[in-house]
Amino acid sequence: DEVLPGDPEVWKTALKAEHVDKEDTQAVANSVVRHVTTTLARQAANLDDIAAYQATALSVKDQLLKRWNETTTYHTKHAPKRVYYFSIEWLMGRSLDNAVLNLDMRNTYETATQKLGFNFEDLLNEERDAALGNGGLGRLAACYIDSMATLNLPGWGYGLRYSYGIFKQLISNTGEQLEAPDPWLDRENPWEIARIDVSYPIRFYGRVESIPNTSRAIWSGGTECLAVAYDVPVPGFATKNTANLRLWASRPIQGFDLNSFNAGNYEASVQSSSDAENITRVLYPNDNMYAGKELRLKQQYLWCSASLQDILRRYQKLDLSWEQLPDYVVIQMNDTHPTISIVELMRILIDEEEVPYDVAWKITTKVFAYTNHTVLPEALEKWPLPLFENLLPRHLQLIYQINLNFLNDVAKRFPGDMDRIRRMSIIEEGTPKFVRMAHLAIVGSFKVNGVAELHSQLLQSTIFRDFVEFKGRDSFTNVTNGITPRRWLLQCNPRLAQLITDTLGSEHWLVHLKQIAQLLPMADNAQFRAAFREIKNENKTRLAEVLASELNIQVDIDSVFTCQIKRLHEYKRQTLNIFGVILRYLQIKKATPEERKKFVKHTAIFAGKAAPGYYIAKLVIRLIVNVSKIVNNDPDVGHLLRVVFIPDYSVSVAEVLVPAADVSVQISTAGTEASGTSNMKLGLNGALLLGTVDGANIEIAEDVGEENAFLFGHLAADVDAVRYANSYNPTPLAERSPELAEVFKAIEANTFGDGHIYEPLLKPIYDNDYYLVSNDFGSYLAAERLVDELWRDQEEWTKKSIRTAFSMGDFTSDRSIQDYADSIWSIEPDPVPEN
Ligand code: B1N
Repeated sequence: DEVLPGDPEVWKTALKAEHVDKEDTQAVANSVVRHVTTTLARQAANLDDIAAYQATALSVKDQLLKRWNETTTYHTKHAPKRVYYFSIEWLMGRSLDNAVLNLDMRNTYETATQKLGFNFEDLLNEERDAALGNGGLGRLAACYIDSMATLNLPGWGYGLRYSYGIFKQLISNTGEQLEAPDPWLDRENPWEIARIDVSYPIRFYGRVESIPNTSRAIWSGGTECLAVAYDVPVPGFATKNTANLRLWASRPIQGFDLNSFNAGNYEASVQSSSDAENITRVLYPNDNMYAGKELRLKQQYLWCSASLQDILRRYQKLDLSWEQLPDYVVIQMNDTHPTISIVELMRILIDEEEVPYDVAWKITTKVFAYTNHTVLPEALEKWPLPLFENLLPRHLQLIYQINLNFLNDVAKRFPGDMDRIRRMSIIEEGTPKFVRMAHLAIVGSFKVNGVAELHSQLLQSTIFRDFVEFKGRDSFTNVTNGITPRRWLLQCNPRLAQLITDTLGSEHWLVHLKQIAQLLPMADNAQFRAAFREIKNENKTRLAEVLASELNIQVDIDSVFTCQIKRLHEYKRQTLNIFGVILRYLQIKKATPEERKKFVKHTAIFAGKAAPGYYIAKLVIRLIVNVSKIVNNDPDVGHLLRVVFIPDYSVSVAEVLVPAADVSVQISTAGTEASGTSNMKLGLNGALLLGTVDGANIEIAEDVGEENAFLFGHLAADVDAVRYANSYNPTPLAERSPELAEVFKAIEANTFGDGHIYEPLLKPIYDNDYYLVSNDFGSYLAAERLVDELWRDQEEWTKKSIRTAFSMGDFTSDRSIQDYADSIWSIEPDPVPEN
């Protein structure tokens, strides 16, 4: 019923000719070849894997775009309430395999490319990861948009199109992390569409003139640039619904400054244009660490302002009043990084749309919701006020007004409680003053959530306690994180997925993950256990081959593969793991040949990046690498122990590691890891949890049964007291942990190269041990002994592994997104009709 321009018959025939049947191998081959010869202008005769991958990807994108168009057209007409997920990081990884699986065209593409002379697996490996994120927070956004599309929820993602994603990690001969740029767009990105027609002006700096007798002001001067949209279609699984991820790139408003050019100053004339391009040049490589750089605030503002202008332009086409905006738009803020959008919406409504201040505030506070991802003080964003005022002068004025009204309300509720007002203020007093973004986010949102039960409780009882008392319990909630089972099981572990599908008799579990619980009784079926173990061993073999060919390390697939794969951070305690490995090494060295036969074989696998400026985290990498060099080459050790540090961890590396793990190492100091999501990926693929009572580990252990997991360590409630004792009355290390003292002695005796290098790592543990490494080491070793004991009984191990995998039904991002939709967003599925 669309009105077509020109001859509708010609249009209809042309549109029909574009249709490709899911099973039509020849039609798929035609479409790939068309891209080879036209888009890429290549000859069939000398086609390499790179070009064949690109043509295949472009052909798949054609399919996605048709669905994307249908979804967009349908939603434009139907105008449902939509959710906009604002995330400064999107760690999407590769797209080709995921797209053909979601389109249900994997076989067709595999066969078609094979008939064209290519191996589909090889083509998949040509793709570069879209690595526009650091770790869990960015990957969570990627899992969430996959679930939004799959659940047919009307939703878009908004983010930044960094020219350079997270750095490539190289490891030097001495074990040091080196960083190289990630020029992921060098080969062109077949998964995006540049929307040069969708762009918005963005202002920085300048001056503000108040308009007398109004709350309005005119913000002018300063510099301007453009935000240009790039769209990435995100297909849902087994649905036509296709979400959109809109990423902004900064561009100069004019190519160059004509005044300088005419004055004969060529360099100055292009300077402002390169300044503009620099804004979205690179992703900040910090995870759980706030840096406070002006360029980062520019990134945040460009992204938020462009996204809001885009959303409001769409809304204005509906021709409704501003008061109705919250019935059509909800914005979920992924951490505080997009908090400036609260103020930007106020500015647009007040200054540009002439909405009265109080009305604007009422509207704004019904649109935004805020997810907190960390309680670590060093990660909380607070901008130095002078920097903020210089870059965004009008926004600071509005923040003052918001703060004044807010503190007035607090004073009314708690008369005379000046300390409370100081604690809750959006502005932190001092020299300089700071703008506290978390406070602004809470004040401007109708709902605040944490990302696991313990984390949400801690938020409410510690850093946000005053706000709970003021706004009421109902403004705070929990939504436990989740992961998409499409990428993290179907795609990365196809044989286990097939076993599940065959045993259940359908593929429904992929969108109703709870159903895998029906397979729990299979833990007691010896034949099923054999099949399950066979798959794990095949995945371990695949990993072993990669380790042999890429790192020249031989591992024994009969050893326990323990995996700690995540960003390097002191609170995540990779230290505990590597110190445990060192102790094991020392014990092997001391043992007689007869005693050595009793050791359980271990392969300790580490992967992860350290922030380039995080000295201690980099030192931990250095220790791991240098330990691996000694251990892996010591003839006394034989097959008993291997230590592997896999460089340049990424989503696609995780897709190989996760299915091969026997043990999921999740050992953060209790109360520090907000949720964790690698615990979910590893658990779903059958790795047993070796973890502290922290983050989502708690809910995982509850669901899989504590008897099927290895929990250890101090509890969150006790951490403060132990910390206090460690720093105010430190006992000698040997008293806190004799085993750890032995390990430190070995490091200091140059067992793994010059021991002095590691002094900055060891000394804080001797002195005040903020992260309780020494206090938890004993119970960590006890948990490892239980791991070893269980490994000796492979049937029992497999039972627990099966129980773990099939108890993970709650940790799908489909469940998380359903929670958000029901309890925060109030939005409904609105599937595109299947014609
Ligand atoms: O977010 C993940 C959680 O599973 C992890 O436990 C949590 O550590 C992680 C500033 C962060 N929290 N905070 C960040 C990332 C980048 C940045 O610039 C903070 N990442 C987390 C998903 O909920």
